[in-house]
Amino acid sequence: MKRILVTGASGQVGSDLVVTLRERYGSENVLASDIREPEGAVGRGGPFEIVDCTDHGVMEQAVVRFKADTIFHLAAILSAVGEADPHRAYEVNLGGLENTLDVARVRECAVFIPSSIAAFGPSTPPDPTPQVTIQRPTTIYGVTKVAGELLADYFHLRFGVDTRGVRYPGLISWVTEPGGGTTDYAVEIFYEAIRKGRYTCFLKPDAQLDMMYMPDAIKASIEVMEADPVRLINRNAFNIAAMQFTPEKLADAIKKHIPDFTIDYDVDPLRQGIADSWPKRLDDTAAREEWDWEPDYDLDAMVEDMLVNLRKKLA
Ligand code: NAD
Ligand code: AKB
Repeated sequence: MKRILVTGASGQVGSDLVVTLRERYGSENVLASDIREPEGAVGRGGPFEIVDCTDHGVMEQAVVRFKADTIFHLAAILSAVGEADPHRAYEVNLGGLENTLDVARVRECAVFIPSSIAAFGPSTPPDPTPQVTIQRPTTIYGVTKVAGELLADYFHLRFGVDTRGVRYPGLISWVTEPGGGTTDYAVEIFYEAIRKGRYTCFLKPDAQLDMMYMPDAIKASIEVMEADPVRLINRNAFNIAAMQFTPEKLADAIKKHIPDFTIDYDVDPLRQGIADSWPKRLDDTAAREEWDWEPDYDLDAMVEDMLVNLRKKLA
């Protein structure tokens, strides 16, 4: 990786990933792009361009102009927003990905493609969810994630494109707020805990999901792209895992730092239904064996770091 294009760079993952990529490969070698302007460090610390991934020509021009050899393709519509506009979710998540892969084929780029716990559904074994198992998701977001995994495999097998990816769990971070997913509660709760000392959760107290702190997600994304290809059997869509919790368990962990914090529940049937269909815990053995994946943050370490950084940000 010498010249990197990041799509969807203004979002929750991009705003952390771009900063780390710039530190590692040099600011001038990382072009951040999105259809909306970034906030904070992504806009200030290096080049940024408006690039709509659903436009093949625009994507190709960006890759050619920047002489990119690697694309981190983050542009997407997440689960809850996707249910409000399935057509748009399909166009961005699959149309945008197909454009990206096709440009990568012609311009000889490697591509990082994030999948999600959303690529699984109610008939998947939920605890633990194996690397290779039933994938019959019931959201449009999940449908695009499964198809995206297959498309990434296809472009590798058929055209030799160096496609790689992980299935992110729900991600928790403090730099940029999440973009409309089912796991967003696990970020909102921190903002409300600091600002108001209470939070009304849209999932049930016992809704367990697989979750990860953003520094681990960024580490995994870079490590899988730098992994020795000879060792990669799965290549795309590696399960990765770090922690599993319910809203109740997360609230208890926050209470250790903010003893008066309270949580109550006003369950949203749409997002609860989505959460019920997703894995409670991913089996990440393949990632551990094929590229030595290992997370740094458990629940308590994540909560402590989130509160320290978010308090500074909100001060
Ligand atoms: P996000 O919603 O925060 O950011 C996505 C970005 O894509 C936004 O900034 C949006 O403006 C941009 N975008 C939308 N349409 C576009 C288009 N046509 N062209 C270019 N950019 C466009 O999402 P995120 O959380 O940063 O997710 C990044 C990737 O990680 C996605 O593929 C997502 O499915 C995956 N993922 C995220 C999580 C999570 O918890 N955040 C979990 C699993 C997987
Ligand atoms: C969402 O909730 O939609 C995302 C995801 C787990 O993919 N955070």
